[in-house]
Amino acid sequence: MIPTQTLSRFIHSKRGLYPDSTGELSDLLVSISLGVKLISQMVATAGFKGLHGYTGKINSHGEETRLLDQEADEVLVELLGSSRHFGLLVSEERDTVITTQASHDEGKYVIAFDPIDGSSNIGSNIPTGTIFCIFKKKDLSRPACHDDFCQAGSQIVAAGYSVYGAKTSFVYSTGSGVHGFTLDPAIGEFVLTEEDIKIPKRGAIYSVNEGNTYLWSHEVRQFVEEIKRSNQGSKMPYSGRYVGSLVADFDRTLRKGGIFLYPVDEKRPKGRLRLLYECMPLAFIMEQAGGVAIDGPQEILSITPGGIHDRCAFIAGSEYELSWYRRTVHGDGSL
Ligand code: AFP
Repeated sequence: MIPTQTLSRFIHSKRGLYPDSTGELSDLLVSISLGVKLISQMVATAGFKGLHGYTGKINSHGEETRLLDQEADEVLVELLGSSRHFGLLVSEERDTVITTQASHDEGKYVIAFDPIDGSSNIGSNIPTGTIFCIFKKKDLSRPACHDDFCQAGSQIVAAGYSVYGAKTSFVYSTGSGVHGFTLDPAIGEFVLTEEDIKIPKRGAIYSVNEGNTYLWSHEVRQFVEEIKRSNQGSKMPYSGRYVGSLVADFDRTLRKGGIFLYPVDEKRPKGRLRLLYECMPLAFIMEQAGGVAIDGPQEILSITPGGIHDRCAFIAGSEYELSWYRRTVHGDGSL
C-alpha cells in the first residue's frame, strides 16, 4: 500500500483550517518530527554506541544527566534553534531559556520540550519519548523573552509527543483534534495511522506508582483502594499498569481510557512531573481527545507557570474515572 498520508502532507492538508496561517507552524512541526526521527535512531542504537551511560553532570533537577539525554537535547536545540521560527527554547536538560540563531525579532514562537522522557528506563528497553509544546510570543512586536513561557496552557498553539518503543510514534494536535503517526523506517517517513484520536469515556486501567502509597494523602489512598475494591464482582475489573515513562503511561491511557495519576505526596508537595514540558503538552492532547487533565482542584490548562521548571500534580484520563477521582479526593463531583 502506498503511504499517501505522510506527516508533512497531512499537516499541509490541514492548513485550510487556519485561513491566516503562514505555513510557519507546519514547518516547525516538520522540524520537530525530523528531530524525533534522529532521536529514535539514537535510542535504537544507543546500546552499541555507548550512549547508555552518564555524562557525570547534574541537571537543574539534581539528577545525573544521561548521555542520551544530552545527545537528544543537542539534536533538538540544533534543529529547532536553526529553524528561524523559534525566538527562544526551553529544555528539561538546561537550567535557563536557550537563545537561538533566529534573531529575537524574527522567531514568532517559543517551544518547551523534554528531549527524552523516562530516561530512567534507558538501557532496559522500556519505551521512552519526547514531549513538546509551542506558544506564540505574547507580543509579536518584541523579541522573545522568558515571560513568553509563562502563559496558561489554553494559549498553546501546538503540542505533541513521541514514544520510542516497538514502533516510533508521533502524536500531535494544533487544536483541531489529535492525530497519530507511525514511523516507517523503510522510507523514513511518519505515516498517518490514527486520525482524530478520542479517549474512551470510561476505561479499565489505573496507572500510578504504588510504591508511593504511604506518601499519599488519605483521600488519594482511598481513591486507589476504591478502584481496586470496585473489582469485586465487577464485569469490568480494573488492571494496574505502570511503566514509569510518562509518555508510555499517558499514550496507553489515551488509547484505552482509564486514569493515570501522579499526585502530590509528602516527599513531593509540589508534585514530581514538570508543568511546562510534561503536563501542559499532554493535558492539551488529552483535552483535544475528549479526556480530562487536572492537578487536583484545577484543570492543568488553566495554570500559568511561574518558572520554566515548575512541578505539579498530574491526573489525566477518561471523564468517568476523573469525576470519580475528583469526588473522592476533592469532594467535587462537578464533572
Ligand atoms: P525523566 O526521565 O524525563 O526525568 O522523566 C521521568 C518521569 O518524570 C516520568 O517519565 C515518569 O512518569 C516519572 O518520572 C516516574 O517517576 P517515578 O519513578 O517516581 O515513578
